[in-house]
Amino acid sequence: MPTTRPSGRTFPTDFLWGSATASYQIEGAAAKGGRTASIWDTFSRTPGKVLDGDTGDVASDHYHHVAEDVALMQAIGLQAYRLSIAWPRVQPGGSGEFNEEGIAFYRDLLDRLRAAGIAPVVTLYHWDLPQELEDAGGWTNRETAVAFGEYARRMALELGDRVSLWTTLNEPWCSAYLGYASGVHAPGVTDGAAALAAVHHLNLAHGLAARAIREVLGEDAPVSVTLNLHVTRAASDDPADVDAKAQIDTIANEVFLGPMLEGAYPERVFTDTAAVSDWSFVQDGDLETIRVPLTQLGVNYYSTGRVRAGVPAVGDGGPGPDGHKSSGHSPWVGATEVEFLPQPGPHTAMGWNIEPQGLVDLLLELRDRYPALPLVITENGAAFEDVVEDGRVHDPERIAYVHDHVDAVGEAMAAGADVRGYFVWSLMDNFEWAYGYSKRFGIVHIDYTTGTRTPKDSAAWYAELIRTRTVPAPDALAELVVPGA
Ligand code: GBH
Repeated sequence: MPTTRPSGRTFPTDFLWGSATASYQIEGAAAKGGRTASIWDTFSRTPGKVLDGDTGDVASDHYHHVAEDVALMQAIGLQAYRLSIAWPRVQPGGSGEFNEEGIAFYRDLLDRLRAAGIAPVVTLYHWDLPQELEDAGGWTNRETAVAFGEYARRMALELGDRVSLWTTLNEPWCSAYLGYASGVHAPGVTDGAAALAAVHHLNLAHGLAARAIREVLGEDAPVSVTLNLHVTRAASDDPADVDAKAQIDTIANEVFLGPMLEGAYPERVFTDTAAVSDWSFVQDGDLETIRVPLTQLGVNYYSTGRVRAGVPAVGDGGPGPDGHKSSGHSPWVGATEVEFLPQPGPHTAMGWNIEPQGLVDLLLELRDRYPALPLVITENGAAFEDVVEDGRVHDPERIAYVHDHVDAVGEAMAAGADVRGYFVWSLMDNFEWAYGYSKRFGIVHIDYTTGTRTPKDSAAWYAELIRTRTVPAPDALAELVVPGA
């Protein structure tokens, strides 16, 4: 797949270039240092849930490669690194006692990053909920949101001086709808009402955590949330198709943007989901708690969707267990008259369509709606079938994907979108949730047998982008010099 956009666009000197990972996807050491099980440990150990029975027990073994991984980041020239804290590593039961050894792991990692001149962006929740909290109802239980606020408070106290930007949640859409409606993510529940309760309690968790961080670190402490806002196209301008798109926008995007940034749920969500839930879990005062002025809004973007009025194919919109496209349950709660259509190609190895214009459209919409809110691309990247050859990994398709999407970010900025940084997903190959190790998103290749790290061509290309602040030609690869190697 060749590039579709020109090279050569230049970015401002204060634009931040980074890369992202998540704890369960890279750390491994699942039973080390006092860590207890998360919902993903339980889920991945349940036969049939993850392709080939893969688990995060070892993952990319980052826990035992911290020094080497930070050296690789330095070699690439990363200015920022987005990581997540495994809640069950720092607070095994999800409430009560904290675990010093787990906190020390992250303190050491943050110190190494800062010593290397790399700004740490820390996500508090990237899907690894302590199993003990799930046993009490997980995100369907309001108490989980309260516990999350306390966990956030303690992390701010312990690590606050070392973190450049806090992110409360990563993609609450996935936690709520893939976790509790389609069930293709942990905890694997398939109940629309449970998913809507999870939506609200995740919103509440965000508000409580953001407030706790600011109580500890001050009113101007940098706080964000990362959303995977869905860019959905209507198949035609027939009002029924346009309404199908509006339903998806409401259930996927507005249920988070509304409360977090505007102080209310969209009225339409109550009517669209009336057959599923009465939303009685929303209590007085919750909406005041959830709305917090954000320092930045994190945007994860991969692809687009297309809908028309019609009969839904169950399972639309998410990975199914064991490599099947569908779990038989839809994540689109309440959208009973919306049909998802296949998007024209090209596609990545995930089957997701490649459409950089979707990112331009999304950023311009956010610019119009929240002109004073700075944005940051907290994830963008692609899985492809990488070829390892003589110790080198040539991944021209990944280079083309990142090349075109970075240019798209630049186009949106030229049109007035206030974007402050870009984080490529992912720094290294890792556990791709329901797909296990079958899908590789890294700019650094991981040999899962030996733990060997090999920067791919895309890492050398990304290094050239960071060095020049200008989108390089796809074949322009910097020389990577790994400190201490
Ligand atoms: C992110 O999820 C995660 O934050 C990260 O942990 C993960 O590894 C990475 O992306 C890659 O998956 O399913 O065909 O309808 C992204 C999840 C991807 C879910 C796009 C919705 C829509 C395409 N989203 N997907 S489809």
